[in-house]
Amino acid sequence: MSSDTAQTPAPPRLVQSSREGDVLVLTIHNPPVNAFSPGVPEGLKAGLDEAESDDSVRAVVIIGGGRTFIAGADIKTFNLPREQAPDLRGTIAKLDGFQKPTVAAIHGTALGGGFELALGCSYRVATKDAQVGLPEVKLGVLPGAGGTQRLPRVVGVQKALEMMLSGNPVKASQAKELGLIDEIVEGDLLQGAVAFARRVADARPLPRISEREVEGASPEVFAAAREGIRKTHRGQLSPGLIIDLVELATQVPFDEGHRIEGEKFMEAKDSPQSRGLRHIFFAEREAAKIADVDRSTPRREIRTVGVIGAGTMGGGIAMNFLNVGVPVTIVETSQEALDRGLGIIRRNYENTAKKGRLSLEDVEKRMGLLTPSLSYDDLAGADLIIEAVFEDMAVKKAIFAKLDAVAKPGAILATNTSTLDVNEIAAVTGRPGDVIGLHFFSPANVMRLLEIVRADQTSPEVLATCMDLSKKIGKVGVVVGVCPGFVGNRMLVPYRDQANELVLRGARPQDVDAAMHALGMPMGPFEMGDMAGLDIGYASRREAAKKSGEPMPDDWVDRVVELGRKGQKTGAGVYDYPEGRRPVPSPLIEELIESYRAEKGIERREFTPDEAMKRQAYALMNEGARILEEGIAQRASDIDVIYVFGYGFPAYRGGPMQYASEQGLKNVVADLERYGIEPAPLLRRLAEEGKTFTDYDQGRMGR
Ligand code: 3H9
Repeated sequence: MSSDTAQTPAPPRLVQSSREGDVLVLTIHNPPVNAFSPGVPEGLKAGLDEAESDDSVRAVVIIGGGRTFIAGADIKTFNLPREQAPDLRGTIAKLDGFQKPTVAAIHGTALGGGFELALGCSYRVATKDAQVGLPEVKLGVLPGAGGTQRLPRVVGVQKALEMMLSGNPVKASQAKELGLIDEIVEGDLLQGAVAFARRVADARPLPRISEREVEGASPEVFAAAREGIRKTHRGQLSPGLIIDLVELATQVPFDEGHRIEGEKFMEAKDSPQSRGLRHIFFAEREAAKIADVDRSTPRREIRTVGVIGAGTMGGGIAMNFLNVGVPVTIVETSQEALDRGLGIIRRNYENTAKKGRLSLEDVEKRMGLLTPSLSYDDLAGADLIIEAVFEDMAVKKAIFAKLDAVAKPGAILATNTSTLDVNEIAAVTGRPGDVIGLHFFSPANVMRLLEIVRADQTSPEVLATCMDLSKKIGKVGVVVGVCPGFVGNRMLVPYRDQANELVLRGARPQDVDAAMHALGMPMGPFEMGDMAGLDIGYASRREAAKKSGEPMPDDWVDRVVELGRKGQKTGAGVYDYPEGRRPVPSPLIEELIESYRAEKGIERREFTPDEAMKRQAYALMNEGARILEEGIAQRASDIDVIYVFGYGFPAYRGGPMQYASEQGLKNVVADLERYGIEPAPLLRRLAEEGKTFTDYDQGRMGR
């Protein structure tokens, strides 16, 4: 053998075939999650051919090597031309027509195409901690390998719709009750599956889900499902297709339903919505990787946490740790503030218990992990201390100086500031390497985003520990650099300016908000302002003006605040709130805007909803491009993750950067120029090169 051939790596064998006596075992080895990548169908089909032609094989077991069964189609192959895509449907068709019993042996998760493959087998067995489900809707597609036709044939229409529209998996025990799993295996899965296969080796006719009838069809069930998705999946394509296909399963033979399912899958897969959701799926996982922090960086152990401030933010932050069993000491300046804070935390837990999502025993367990204190000395043993007091640099500096004195060596000192300079805060300590920003979003026990603010001297160890911790407490951590507002809040500034500008030039606030609803945002900029309190922005602009010595720039929204209309909390802001939180356009504000325009000599013009939407969405993205170029965000996709998980940007648009890429950056630049907005230099460059933000990310990551 020449040295050349010796060095050529053998093509990986993704499916291994082995014998357990009269049972042929096909093991899929495609780490990390055994996705259905090219090579897997070929391996499975070859294994089935082997079983078919060998009379000594009485049954086949299909099992996943490593940590899981098959987690679905390989999402990375969705961009491949149709003819190169792995043939999952053909593999399942072969299983469905197979003349010897086939048994799927499930551990970990059987998801999407993985579960569809299992449903194509004659039988399914699983470990007791396994989970099965069809999460395709979360990727903007539908189960495209028989799932929409087979699942209702097992669990009935109602349950099938529930599973496929939520995308949530069910545990093995529930799957057994539903008839999706034939047996739960105690002990070794492979041995259990082989024993099961032997028991059913002579069963004839073989059970085939495709031959069953669909139960539970009624026009009301479908009507209710269609009504339901208008709220849960507003503006999305694939949930409606899923309902149509389940209805079809009740009307036409399996083969016909299966054929149409294949076509609809392609339609959904090629939609911008699915591209957006797939983008976010990978972006979320990518965000956990910190470019210059090695995976092997040592982590610090976080066994106890201290929180300073028992207000809304501090309380919410503390709950994150209590929820995962980490004891928290919470410090306040007065007994009254402490009692109030603890009372709110308890009430939050009790409300969750009332909804049946937490037992009363768990409420007590969590409260039992919380130690109230009036003294910083009680933070001496904490591994992580998070300051969550109001935004005042002098106060924060004083706190960090105190922490420097009491915290044990190696403790991580974090600030929850949403806008202040973390370097300046770190500088008052003798251990700036241990100082970091952990910017939680309100309500901190609910919102998934955590901006992890890396100051100049934050150590890699501290960063890596906080990134791991974010996952432990169920957050999506994104590393950002120091600048006013970091990534998320900084991008809001030009966004709000654009919204104000639209109104100034002629749009009504409700039209500006409606444009963002059409994009899929739950709230428009004025609704958001009213909810957060208009006085907050007003105060910070006044503060900035005072510092710079310049007069505060004139703005019509500030005049709203000066009327005492600070938003929902005062019952009026840009909108009136006659009944709770529902905004109602205000004639008074319309007059205010009209007279402001007259005062400034501005002539009113019309804006189409499309222009109003693009002006605002592009204002976000344009600032994002600046942030990216400055290195404040590691990747464009990180910015998308921040906006999807922290600001309600619709995941099916992929975030503001992906949304712009999807429009074509050349078109975006042309639009911005038409609107009189200066495109960010990076945006202009990418547009000239015919690239997208994903190209930019891939170029920087050297992929
Ligand atoms: C489908 O099946 C369509 C069919 O109906 C029809 C076809 C015709 N593909 O999440 P993790 C990667 S649609 C490619 O950190 P965990 C992931 O990017 C599919 N890659 O681990 C990450 O890579 P990296 C339906 C995938 O333990 C690594 O694996 N299926 C896929 O926290 C580890 O992932 C789904 O939607 C994939 N399918 O969670 C399941 N899945 O290390 C999607 C994962 O480079 N997957 N990767 O960053 C999941 O929900 C979770 O990954 C899982 C594991 C629960 C499996």
